[in-house]
Amino acid sequence: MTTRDDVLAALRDADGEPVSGESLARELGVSRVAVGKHVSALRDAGYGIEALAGAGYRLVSAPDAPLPVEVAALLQTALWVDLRGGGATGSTNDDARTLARAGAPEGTAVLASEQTGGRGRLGRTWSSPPGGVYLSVVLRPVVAPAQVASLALAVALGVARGFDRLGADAALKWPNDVLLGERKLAGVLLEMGAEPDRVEWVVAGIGVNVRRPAENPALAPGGLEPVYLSDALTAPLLAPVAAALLDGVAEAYAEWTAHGFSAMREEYERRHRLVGRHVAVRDLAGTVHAEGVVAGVDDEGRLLVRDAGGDVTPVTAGEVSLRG
Ligand code: BT5
Repeated sequence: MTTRDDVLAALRDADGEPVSGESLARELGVSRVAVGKHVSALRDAGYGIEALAGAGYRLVSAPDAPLPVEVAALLQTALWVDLRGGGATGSTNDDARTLARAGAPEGTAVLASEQTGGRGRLGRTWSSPPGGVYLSVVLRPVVAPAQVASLALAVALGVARGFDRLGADAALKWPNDVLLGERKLAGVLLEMGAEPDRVEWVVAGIGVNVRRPAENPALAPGGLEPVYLSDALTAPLLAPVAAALLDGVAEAYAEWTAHGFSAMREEYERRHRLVGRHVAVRDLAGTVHAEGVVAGVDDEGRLLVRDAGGDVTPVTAGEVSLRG
């Protein structure tokens, strides 16, 4: 924590009551001039801080951004040991990947309210205008690389649970889309660094549409229409959204590491919009390698597609499109 964070924490702890500059200076071991500078910096960052003659400083409002101090104050889970960012960046996945490669511990998270280079899977773009929540977390599961496929599903489930915490009823589309109704509310992008038999790090990136931007994002062919959390909730704020997602993901990750995806499979199925639907699954080259009715997912998180003859194909990866 920086002194600026300490000043903010002291103002927040005062619960809307004024705190004198002198007592802040004494408590934090800095000069009153330094306190004044930190207050100005906080105002520049969007905090509303009144200066009351003879009484001191009073915190009246916080900016609507997923700032680390704001999010940390709302978290209910202990996994997140280091929160960073909060403003605009290129891609939080790039930032988190750099940190992971440099040895950042599990539980490091990078937050943003806007991305200029947001990425989807397979080189696609994730439209990331201001007014969304974009975050990436560093995980270090002690597993083989093949198991990371089901971690993507567990993270998507954690995101859906995060929306439950906010009062929005989210569904899932295999492998890792999070939906409101039939439209896409959030996407998950996992990247990893691994040796053949051991994962070194996983970066799980989550992009959430919170407020409707002026312009709709460009969709890939067959892409789901976007939907915004503000379509389901009144005036959602970014820090509580980020905290709810981080809590949901922490909980799901703990279950996945302790019991594996099989323990979460039923809940995934309950939320899964594809069950019973007729789909085609294409590989990277665009070739259909399974077509039929979705029977569910298995304990490894593979999509089970039953063809017209009744044979079931477990699908590990691919693009799913609805038929009929
Ligand atoms: C995803 O990819 O859904 C994963 C998105 C992950 C984004 C997060 S944000 C934080 C972190 N940092 C990053 O740079 N990325 C992660 P995919 O399944 O490939 O879906 C991408 C497709 O969704 C695009 O080709 C569009 O059709 C569509 N799309 C793009 N932006 C969208 C949006 N904001 N809302 C809904 N759909 C969108």
